[in-house]
Amino acid sequence: MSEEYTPPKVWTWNTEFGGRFASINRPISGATHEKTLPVGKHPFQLYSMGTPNGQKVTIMFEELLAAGHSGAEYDAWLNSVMAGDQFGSGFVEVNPNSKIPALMDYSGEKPIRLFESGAMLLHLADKFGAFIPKDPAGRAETLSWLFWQMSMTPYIGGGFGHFYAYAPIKIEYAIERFTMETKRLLHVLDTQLGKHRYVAGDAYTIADIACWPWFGALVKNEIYNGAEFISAHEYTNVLRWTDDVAKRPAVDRGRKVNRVSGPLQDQLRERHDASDFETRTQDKLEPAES
Ligand SMILES: N[C@@H](CCC(=O)N[C@@H](CS)C(=O)NCC(=O)O)C(=O)O
Repeated sequence: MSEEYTPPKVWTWNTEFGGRFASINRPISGATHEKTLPVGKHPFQLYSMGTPNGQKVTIMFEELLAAGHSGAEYDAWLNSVMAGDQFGSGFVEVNPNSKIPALMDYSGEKPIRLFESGAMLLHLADKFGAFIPKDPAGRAETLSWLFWQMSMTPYIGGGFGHFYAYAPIKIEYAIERFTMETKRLLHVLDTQLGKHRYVAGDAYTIADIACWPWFGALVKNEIYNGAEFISAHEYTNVLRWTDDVAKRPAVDRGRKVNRVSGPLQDQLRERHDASDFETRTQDKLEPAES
C-alpha cells in the first residue's frame, strides 16, 4: 500500500487488503451464516454493541424507564461486530444493512423491526410521548438536530476516526479533509449550545441522546484519542453540555450497556434486568466470564 495510488479501470475486491476492519468489510450485503437471534422476556429486544451508535438506544431506554415508562423494558443482547455477528441470518432479517444497533418491538399486535439508531429514537419517542416536544416548532427543531447528527456520523467516525486513528497508514489528505469537517461540526454544535442549554433548545430531547455519545466521547478523548489534535478544549459549550448530560443517571447506565471496552465496572455486556447494573458488570463477574 502506498499513498500514490492509481485506481484501475474497474474496482475488484481485494480480500488481502489490510486494516483494522479487513475481516468484516465486504462489498455485498446479506447473511454469511445461519444464526437465529435470542429473544428475552421484555417487549423490546435490542441487538447491539456499546459503540456511540449503540449507546444512543440504550440511553433512550434507560431514560424512558427512569421517566416511569415501564413499557420500555428491554433485553440488550451483545452482537459483536468484530466477530461478524451482524452477518448472521437472524440479524440480517432485522437489519438488512448489517450494522448495530438492530431492534425488535414486540409491544404491539405485530412485531416491528427497526434499524438505524435515529429511527429507533424517533419510534420510541413517539410511542411513549417522551423526549420530543409536542409543539410543531419544537418537534421540527428536534428532528432537524437528530437528522443532522445522523448525517454527520460517517464524517466523524468513518472519516476522522478512521483515518486519524485506525487506518494502517496516515494519509495527510484524508486526515486534513475529515478533521476540517469534524471541527466545523463541533463549531456548529458549540454555537448552538452557546445559545441553548440543550441541543434542540431548553428541553432535553432525543437530539441530545443522539449527539452525546458522539460529541461527548470525542471532546473527552474517549474515542479516537484525538481530543488534543482537534483542540477539544476550545469547544467550551460542548464541554459544559457533555458534563451536564453525563450527570443524568440514565445516561450513566445506558452508556455501559453492551460495552466490551473501557473500565470493567463500565461494561455491562448484556442487560436483561435493571438489577444487572448492580450485579453483572464485568468487575462483578467471575474472572471466567470476563
Ligand atoms: N447509521 C447507522 C450506523 C450504524 C453503524 O455504523 N454501526 C457500526 C458500529 S457503530 C457497525 O455495526 N459496524 C459493523 C460493520 O460495518 O460491519 C445507525 O446509526 O444505526
